[in-house]
Amino acid sequence: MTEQYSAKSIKVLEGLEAVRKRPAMYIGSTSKDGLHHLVYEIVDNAVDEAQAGECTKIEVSINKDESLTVVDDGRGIPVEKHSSGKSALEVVMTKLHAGGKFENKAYQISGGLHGVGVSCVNALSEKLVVQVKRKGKIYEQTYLRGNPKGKIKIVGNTDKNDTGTIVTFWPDKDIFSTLVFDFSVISARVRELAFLNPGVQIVVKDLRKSEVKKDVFKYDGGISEFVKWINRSKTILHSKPIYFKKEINSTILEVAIQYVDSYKENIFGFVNTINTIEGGTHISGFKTALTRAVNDYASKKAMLKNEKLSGDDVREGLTAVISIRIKDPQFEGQTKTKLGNSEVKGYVDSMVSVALSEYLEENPVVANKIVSKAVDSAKARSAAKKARDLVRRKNVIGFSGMPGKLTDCSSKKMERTEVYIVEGDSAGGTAKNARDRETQAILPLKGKILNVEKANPVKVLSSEEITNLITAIGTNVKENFDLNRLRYSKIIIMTDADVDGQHIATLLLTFFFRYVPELIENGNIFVAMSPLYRIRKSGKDNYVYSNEELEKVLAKIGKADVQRFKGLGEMDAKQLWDTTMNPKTRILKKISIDDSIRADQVFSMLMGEVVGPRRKFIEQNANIAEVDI
Ligand code: 28G
Repeated sequence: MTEQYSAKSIKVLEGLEAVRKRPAMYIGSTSKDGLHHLVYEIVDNAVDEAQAGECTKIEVSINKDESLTVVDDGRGIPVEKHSSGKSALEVVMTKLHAGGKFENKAYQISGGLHGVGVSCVNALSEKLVVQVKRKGKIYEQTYLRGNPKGKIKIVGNTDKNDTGTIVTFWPDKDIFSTLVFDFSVISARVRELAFLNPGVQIVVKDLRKSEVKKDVFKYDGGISEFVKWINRSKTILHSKPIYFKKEINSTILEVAIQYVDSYKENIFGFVNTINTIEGGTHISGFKTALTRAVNDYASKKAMLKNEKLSGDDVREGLTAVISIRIKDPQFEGQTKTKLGNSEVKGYVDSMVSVALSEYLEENPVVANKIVSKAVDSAKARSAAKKARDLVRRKNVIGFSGMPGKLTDCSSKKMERTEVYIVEGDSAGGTAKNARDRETQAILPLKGKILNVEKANPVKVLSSEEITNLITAIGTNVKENFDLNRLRYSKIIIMTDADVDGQHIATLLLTFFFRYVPELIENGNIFVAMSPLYRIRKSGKDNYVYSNEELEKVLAKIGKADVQRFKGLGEMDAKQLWDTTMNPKTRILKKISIDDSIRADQVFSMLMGEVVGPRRKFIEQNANIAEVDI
């Protein structure tokens, strides 16, 4: 008996040792993403308790010391000893995939991206404290790098009806390359969870600064409300999202759909509340069914002239959330966010076919709008393709086909070269003089480019400024995109540090995001930070990039001569080189897409039709560089 017990505990130890040895295998990485993965694992556990109908409120707090606390008001993890000699609490905390071993498996339907459980968080935390409120008592146990520091202790009394679990953890500095939690990243994920678990209130708090940040999420409308929220700054075609819920062979499917007056599709898939960024069989099943249902309806009502609507036509302007719950999800792909279960495609296809055909028959007004939009899209698509092919032909011409406005660099080694996209001819002229002519090319733009969020794609691709940009970059766009033809490894947006400059930068980023998102994903797009002030003291110049920095420097060096730069045009070539172009001293902000829902929101909000939220956003984020897109 004793031997068996100790053998078992050794095994547990081995389990968690493996997590510490190869953390990336369990949580994806040991950088920022991995760190945040810890949070999701704990929150997912609380969400499981909510899905069991036992918990209504979850609170996530980033604490002053960069520890993180999750509180739920569920039943509290059982602390009583098993026949095995261990409490459920200790098993949950120290056994890999805890929960999987228990019989009632349907209960554990959620689970993190990799479904690794709380024990992984425990293993990767310098310290973890868990408190359980159960049966009128408050229990507590502390762990150090996954090992219990002592037994479960009773640390207080509470009301019999006051139950729940509280976990606080300090991520291990020996494991992670960063220990700093990002409030907006956590908040975005928690918002998703709140939409996917209607009725559960989830609060996120950032207690690190004296001004506490707090978001409260509770959505009784579930994924219908999710779709409305995604579309909140867009012009919608029908006010009430199409919603249905179905089940085949214990695959539970929920779909919410709402069309908007725009050109792109926005499909978000979730499997057991995990965001399947890379798609998978549930998404392909949905797409197949949608295309067929709309075509069937349109031909039945004689709305088509022989031709068929393509999937792209039917999905233009579509916002959809597809949430499924299945027993044994198989996640594939680079980031393990692609659903692989082959049976799911057929299940989803037949459920969506039935539900959607029914909906279209019963709602002819909305159905007609959807079909008309798809028919328009089919027409526009063939026109846009002609325009794109035109751009491509221009490109094929090669060196002589470069826009006259481009001042190219002499090196042809893509890895070393960069192109500065500069606002206006005058700043362009200064940049030309300032640059390192071997590696830096300059492309001046005339004022503001078209807002691609609003303009028709045909117009976008025939505008001179945009054609110049595409030709200079070399990759072409959309389905003609080819990363191998990229002509510069860094594409750097350089605009004035004022509202106009920020607007131009946003227009450019919107263009990149919609037409060549691969370049953002590949890390080729940058914004150059230009200085706001020059501080001159005893003949020496110092440049600063924000008001806070100005105050800091002045506090340090005392009185000095301060010049505010109104624009890049006020600088001479040497100043521009020193502050914004010299690779040794400049500050570049790399643009990335952390969260596609959020990035899409930011762009739609900044660039779309509805003005209210845009103004508010710009007021709150005066500096585009602060926007983590
Ligand atoms: C605050 C941070 C994260 C949790 C519970 C509640 C129970 C539980 C958790 O049980 C072992 C498996 C199934 C019984 C279950 C309590 C049943 C009765 C629970 C959390 C034993 C795990 N009473 N709340 N685990 N079960 N919250 N929040 O982790 O058979 S984990």
